[in-house]
Amino acid sequence: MKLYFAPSACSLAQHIALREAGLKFDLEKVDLGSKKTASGKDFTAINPKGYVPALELEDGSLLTENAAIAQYIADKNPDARLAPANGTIERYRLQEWLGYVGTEVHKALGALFDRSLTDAQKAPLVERAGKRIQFVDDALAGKSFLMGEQFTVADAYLFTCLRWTHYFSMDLSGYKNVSAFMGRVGERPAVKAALEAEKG
Ligand SMILES: N[C@@H](CCC(=O)N[C@@H](CS)C(=O)NCC(=O)O)C(=O)O
Repeated sequence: MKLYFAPSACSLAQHIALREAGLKFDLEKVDLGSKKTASGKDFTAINPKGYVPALELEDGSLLTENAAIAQYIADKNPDARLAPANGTIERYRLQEWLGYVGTEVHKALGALFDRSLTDAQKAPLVERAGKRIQFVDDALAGKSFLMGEQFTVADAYLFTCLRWTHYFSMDLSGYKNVSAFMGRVGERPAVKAALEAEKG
């Protein structure tokens, strides 16, 4: 398998998931500006969507979209317990979180990377992102991770998106449960290894 990634982008979530799952994989960095891969290939010829993450599977086919890749990785090694078993209500709860992180947290924070926005235009987006984070903070009360005490691929995705807040000087310290979650996830060996590997 090969993960196409950009440093600290949402692909970090799937990079973490691959390491948490203990799977063998290669990494190839993508320059999202030029759409060139590290080996000089045209990324849009590999993934016409033009964005990361994209996971090249063993048969050479390509899987895209965070929610799909996350579950594919989790199902490759059920012993790592990165997702509840298919068909259970807990699996739908995981999908509920993947949906929330993808369409609410990722999109709310991702919009702030738009350099054409003025501070005045950003203000309502920051406010909206704050509401999405508040919901997560409430949901994390009394729990270590989104699904309870078991780390899942949804946590890897949430951690990845919430890391972006420091680019926008958004202070997470007021969100006590979220702050504790960020510290807890950031200490995981697989997370540290993924962050280190993306620096290179
Ligand atoms: N719908 C996609 C969105 C992925 C996405 O937003 N990727 C960003 C990085 S976090 C990207 O590659 N943006 C570059 C671009 O759209 O040109 C998913 O959920 O996987």
